[in-house]
Order: sequence, then C-alpha cells, then structure tokens
Amino acid sequence: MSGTLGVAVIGAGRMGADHVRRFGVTVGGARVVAVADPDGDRAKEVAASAEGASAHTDPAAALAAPGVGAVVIASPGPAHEEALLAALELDLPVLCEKPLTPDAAGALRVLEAEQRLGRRRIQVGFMRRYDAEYVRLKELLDAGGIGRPLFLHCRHRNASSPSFFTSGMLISDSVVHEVDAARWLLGQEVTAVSVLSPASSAGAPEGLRDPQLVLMETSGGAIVDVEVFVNCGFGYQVRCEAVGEAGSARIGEGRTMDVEAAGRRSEEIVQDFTVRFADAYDRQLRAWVAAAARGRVTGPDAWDGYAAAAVSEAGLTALRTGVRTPVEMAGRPPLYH
Ligand code: ISE
Repeated sequence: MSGTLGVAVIGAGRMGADHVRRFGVTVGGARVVAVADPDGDRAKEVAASAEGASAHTDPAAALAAPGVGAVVIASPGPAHEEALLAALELDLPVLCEKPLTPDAAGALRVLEAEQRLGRRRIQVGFMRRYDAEYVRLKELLDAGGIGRPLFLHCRHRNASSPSFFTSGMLISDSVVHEVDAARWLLGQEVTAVSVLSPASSAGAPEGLRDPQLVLMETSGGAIVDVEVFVNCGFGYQVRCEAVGEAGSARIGEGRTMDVEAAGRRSEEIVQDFTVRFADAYDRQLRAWVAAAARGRVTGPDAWDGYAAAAVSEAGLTALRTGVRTPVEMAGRPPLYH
C-alpha cells in the first residue's frame, strides 16, 4: 500500500501486542510488516494478527524486512539500547516504550548516535502527554490558571506487579512516568530525589519494597511527591494534584459509572493501564505516525528519555542509600533545543 508507513514491532509482549492490535484497529496510515520477539512462537502469534507481517526472533532481521519504514520498540528496557542504535543506523523513525534505557549512560550513547545522524528520530512512549486530563492540566498550568506551581501530589497505584518486578523498578519503570509528567507539566528539570518507604505491604511479594514515597525537587523550586504502590490490590490509579500560589487542580479521579443496587452505591475501579490510558496510547500512536510520515518527532524525544533516566538513576541511589541524591545531568545538546 503506497503512502502507508510500514512498521516493525520489536518485542511482542503485552505492550508490543497491544500496539500491533492498535495499528490494525484504531490507527490509520501505518501497518505492521514485521514482528520480532526472542520467543519465536510468540512472534508468530502476534505477527499473525497483522495481515502479511513476518515473524522474527532477531530484531535486526525484522528491521531489514521488506517495507519497513519505521520501528516501535516494545521489548524490555535493557534491550532498548541495541535496538535503538540499530534503528538509528538505518535512519528509521522510532517510537520506543519507556524507559528509553534503564541507565543514563546508555541513554547518553543513544543521544550521541542520534546527534551523529544529525536529526531527531526517536520518540519515547511517555503516553501521559497524550491523556486528555493531563493535557488539560498542562494547559491550565501554562495559562497561569493556578499561579506558580508549588507542589504536584501524585499517586501511582497498580493492582499487582509482574513477577520480575524489583524494588528499583518501582522507580525506573513506574515513577519514571511521573518524572516525565512533572518535567513536562512544570517545564522544569528535576534536581534532586529522596525516597522513603514504610514497612512493605503484606500484599507485596517477599523482598519487594512496596510502597515507596518518592520526593523530587525541581529547578523552579517546586516539590513533587509520588506515592507508588504497585501491589495495592484494588486497582489501577494514577492521580495528580497540582497546587499553585493561586489554586489547585486535580486529575485522575477515574470517574466511571455509579451503580446503585442492593442498598449500596459503588463505582468500578479500572484495573489496568491499557484501559486507563487506552485513548492516550491511541493518540500517541496517531501523532507518531503523522510526524514520522513527515520525517519529524513531535512528542517526548530522546532528550526527555535521557532526563528521565538520569532522574531514575538518582532515585535508585536514594532508595539504596536513604540519602537525598542530586540529579547529575549532561548539558542539553543543540539538537534538542
Ligand atoms: C508499566 O510498565 C507502565 O508503564 C504503567 O503505566 C505503570 O503503571 C506500571 O507501574 C509499569 O510497570
């Protein structure tokens, strides 16, 4: 199909499969032509859901498949750097799931490769920037609707965490969303991170420090606090209250439907991020396809991915040591201004 962007999807796990489905159902202008996953059966199964897509175990083979003009990277974080460098080598537009890389050094190597290419090719999957409520909050803050922001009070709760989740991943895999959201909403950098944790919840797997309270200080003098609780048991909740000098604004109350029956009033609680952020994922993918078709990146870029990785790294040190940890960040290269 001429005029249709051919996409290779690297990683056929939960997010990869969800993106493949999305290209078939809600996102026009692109189609999946190749799928890669180390689990060959999984790759075949997901490729079979996209007409004409080939299945591969080697990401490089998927990138080299006929018709590939862009890449979605949805493999686990530690596999991102290699896939990103390979995509840049081929000068392909990329949508990379968060985190860009698990560590700041890896993210810097990706930035260097993109700078050698001389143009921005990478968008990072910080999909909250496409969520209608977050967009409204950003517009309100930008318009000065609540005055100078002083606090962001955030709650990030998951019903349960995957079996491979570590204490550090509460920061690098979950709070990394609040890191990006805070930088974007406030237009400021995070300068230092502290982490406190109560006695772990009985609902958390043995040894997992869950929940945690992550405190971030920003370059404009605001404070961001995040309660992250990934085995809260009751559902998926992402909330944010901004408090400014002249007011406050709250998003993420997740109003669904009030049910009154059998003498009780109740409301469903969404269980999962693919449901809570379904519209945001759709908008993100549409925006990426439209920009990629014009050879542009309009969403969060590799610099945002690097900044989030640098803040995560400080957060991991703070978690390990119990000490407030300043964020060390390289200067912003001209390509990202
Ligand atoms: C997951 O990878 C996500 O991106 C979700 O939005 C987040 O809530 C969850 O904690 C992460 O593990």
